[in-house]
Amino acid sequence: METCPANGDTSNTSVIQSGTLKTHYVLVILGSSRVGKTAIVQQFLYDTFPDVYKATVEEFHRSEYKLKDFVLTLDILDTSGSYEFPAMKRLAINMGDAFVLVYSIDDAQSFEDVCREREYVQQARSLDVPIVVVGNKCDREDHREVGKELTESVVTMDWENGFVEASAKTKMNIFEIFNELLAQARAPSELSVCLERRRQSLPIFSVAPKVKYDLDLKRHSCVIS
Ligand SMILES: Nc1nc2c(ncn2[C@@H]2O[C@H](COP(=O)(O)OP(=O)(O)OP(=O)(O)O)[C@@H](O)[C@H]2O)c(=O)[nH]1
Ligand SMILES: [Mg+2]
Repeated sequence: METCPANGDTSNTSVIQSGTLKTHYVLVILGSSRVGKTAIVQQFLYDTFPDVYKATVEEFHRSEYKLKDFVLTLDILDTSGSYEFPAMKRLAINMGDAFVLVYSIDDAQSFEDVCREREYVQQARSLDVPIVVVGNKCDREDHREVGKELTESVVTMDWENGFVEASAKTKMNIFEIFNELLAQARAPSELSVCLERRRQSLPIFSVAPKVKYDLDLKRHSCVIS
């Protein structure tokens, strides 16, 4: 088990004392097909990039982090971008604490889909549910169909959601997506230290297992001392 240095942040302790400690976060990844949802998750968790496309039905990834005073469980639900599984998507949205809405910068329609998904998430959950909108495939600048500045201002100023342009292929800003989302979801800052530390020491897990509701997984762990 990896050991993380304490960062001197005492905010967590006060959360524990006030009895409102949240130890389990579910992050749900939404967006249309082929925008790179699975690639983002694979890069974040396993430091791999799937070159060959394989449609996702639904994949569930669980990680556990031993922080200073408790174990924090982080679940990531990678959903299907196709419209064949509406019931699964509804269930995923109802389970989520925070949402990553992915479009591809080379596909204007995929941003329209994000607009719809966002409305749906807000209707199903609440207007202030944590959301980060991700413009993926920014390595494909030559094929860009969605402008960065305008989109960023719509997302951050009008919608008041997080915005990150990223590339699962080059790994650019992949960590930032999850860091921003966890900050919005008010996850303990110790977790961010853990994730950053693990990122710096990757690759630890060279094989990306297909995990389906394996509730006893301790794939990523970290101790804050
Ligand atoms: N150039 C480039 N290609 C990418 C990037 N991310 C994903 N891809 C490619 O885009 C294709 C689709 O990626 P996936 O991650 O499978 O897409 P998805 O959104 O999970 O698709 P569904 O599971 O069908 O919903 C694959 O061929 C990936 O290799 C990226 O950042 N840059
Ligand atoms: Mg997928």
